[in-house]
Amino acid sequence: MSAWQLCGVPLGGPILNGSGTFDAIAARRAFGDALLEAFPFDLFVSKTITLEPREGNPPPRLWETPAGMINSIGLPNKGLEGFLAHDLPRLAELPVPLCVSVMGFSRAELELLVARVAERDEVSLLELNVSCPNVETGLIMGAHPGETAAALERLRPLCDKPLVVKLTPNATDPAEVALAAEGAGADAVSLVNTLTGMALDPRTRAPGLGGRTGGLSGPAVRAVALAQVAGVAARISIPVVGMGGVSSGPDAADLIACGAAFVAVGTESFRDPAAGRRIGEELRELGVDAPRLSPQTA
Ligand code: RRO
Repeated sequence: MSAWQLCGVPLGGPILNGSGTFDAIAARRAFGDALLEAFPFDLFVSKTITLEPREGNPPPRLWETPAGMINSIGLPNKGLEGFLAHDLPRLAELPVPLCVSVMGFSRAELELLVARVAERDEVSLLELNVSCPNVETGLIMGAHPGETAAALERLRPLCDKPLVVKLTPNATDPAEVALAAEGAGADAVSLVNTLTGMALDPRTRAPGLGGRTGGLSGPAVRAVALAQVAGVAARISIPVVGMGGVSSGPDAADLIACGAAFVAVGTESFRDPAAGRRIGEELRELGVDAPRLSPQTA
């Protein structure tokens, strides 16, 4: 039995990737089977998928900023059917359990996504990315405790696999949203998603990103992540996956000290695709290797 378990799913260690920050299918093309022999993460989280295929935002989609990066990717993906047919079989070849991240623009869309993804044996957990507007209410699902709870209450009966709610930092009180998620049946939360930001093109003083605004990540957000992880972990009893600007073992240890049971690496993987593995090793060297069992299995 593995020492590390996220909601009952045994893992080889505590390091995940942040959704959308590591393209495992492209990495396999680039590195071949060497990727599988030294896979950088203990659990792989897919890029968020939607019901319908999406092109994503116009370029530029990435902007370097002091100590960070702003992305305005806009959820390009093959849609549910394309993902199930083409990407899922390849992701199932990875040597670690798989978490599929989904986003719906209405509760009905989310229901369909969760039901279809959860029935696949290749999938161990589901992540609900709630950083999007509910087109029926106009509210960002993850910015309002009531919206988050209403979505989860409809999803919970459809899925017997663990549901991880990816919290947005762009909420008045993420801990209230986390509490609502826990009350409505979430098995874990992960945070932080990116902080809304903007970069101006110095030549034109117009927004540099094709999508105008984007999500700030990297070391620039680490202090925010520490505060939010500590605030959320103090209020809930389900496991917290912490992320935000982690680029070293000590950064990961800080998030764990703030209450995270697991740590995700995001922006650092753009600079160094093997960062997850290095950070896991640095964490072990720091002695942070005690098993942290989720309450359901402890
Ligand atoms: O695709 C994106 O632009 C994106 C998503 Br879905 C997200 O959850 N967070 C982010 O920074 N970018």
